[in-house]
Amino acid sequence: FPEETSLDTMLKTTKHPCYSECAHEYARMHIPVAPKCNISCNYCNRKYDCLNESRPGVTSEVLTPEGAYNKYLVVKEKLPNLKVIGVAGPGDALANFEETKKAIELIREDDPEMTICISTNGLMLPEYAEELIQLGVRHVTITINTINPKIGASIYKWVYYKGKVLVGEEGAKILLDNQLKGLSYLSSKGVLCKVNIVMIKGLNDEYIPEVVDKVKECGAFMTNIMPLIPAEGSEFEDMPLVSNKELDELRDRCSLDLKQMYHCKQCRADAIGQLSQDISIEFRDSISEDQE
Ligand code: CLF
Ligand code: SF4
Repeated sequence: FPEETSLDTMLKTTKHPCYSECAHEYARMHIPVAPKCNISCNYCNRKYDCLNESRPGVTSEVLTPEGAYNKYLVVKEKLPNLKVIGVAGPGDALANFEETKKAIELIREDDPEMTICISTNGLMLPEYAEELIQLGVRHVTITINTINPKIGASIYKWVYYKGKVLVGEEGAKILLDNQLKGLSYLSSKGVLCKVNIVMIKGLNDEYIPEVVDKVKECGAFMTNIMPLIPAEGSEFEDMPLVSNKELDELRDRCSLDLKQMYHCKQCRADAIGQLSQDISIEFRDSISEDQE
């Protein structure tokens, strides 16, 4: 753990099923309050959830903060092992900051002990990192696929930042700078940052060890190298698949430098339950429409 991490955060981490493999008996609930996104990844198909966390092929419902809170009350009642509430899309948690913030406030008011986790592409982290800390967030996932703007220009079609659409290396550079800035800041304040890296064969795969080195230097707690799942209708639809063997070999190599995640399930933005068994379907329509 980084020096600045509090004892309370360390204890919570031992019950966070993504951060600690042995915490598999605990449940997490994603609240889908963040539909918009502020960048365009070439592997994304907007019909699906944010592919920085999820697999394609499924689309989540979107809830208002109040709707998400009401659903949380229902889920909490049924799942005594619920330990983590995460905002993981279906777009970007920070591109919908007001909604994300409101939902977190409501849940923390009900249960100040609940672990709150968010996942983001990192573009808006310099803006919101401090506020996230004030909100009690101590677990943040940032997707950092490259540290090289040239490669970034092939992964990101555009970046929408402070009222401007930026393309090519210019857009990628702002995104990558903000990701690392946000990561360094959060880590220096004791927040446990997990970095997701989408492994894209022939594009960033060879350079992933460099990314791991760099994010380690910036204070990352662990990395989660995930295979690209080419989403139908996305720019990367025809990209080659990564085999489990290739994926695990890369993870093993990087594990010499930094803790690696091997058990990611590439969950949907409204996943509920233990990582091994998403039971979100049981809670679909668990709140009446006027509460959404
Ligand atoms: Fe959700 Fe992500 Fe928090 Fe976990 S998921 S926001 S860190 S509570 Fe976990 Fe799912 Fe993999 Fe994400 S298994 S996709 S790593
Ligand atoms: Fe899609 Fe997520 Fe990338 Fe946004 S950050 S474009 S939602 S994959």
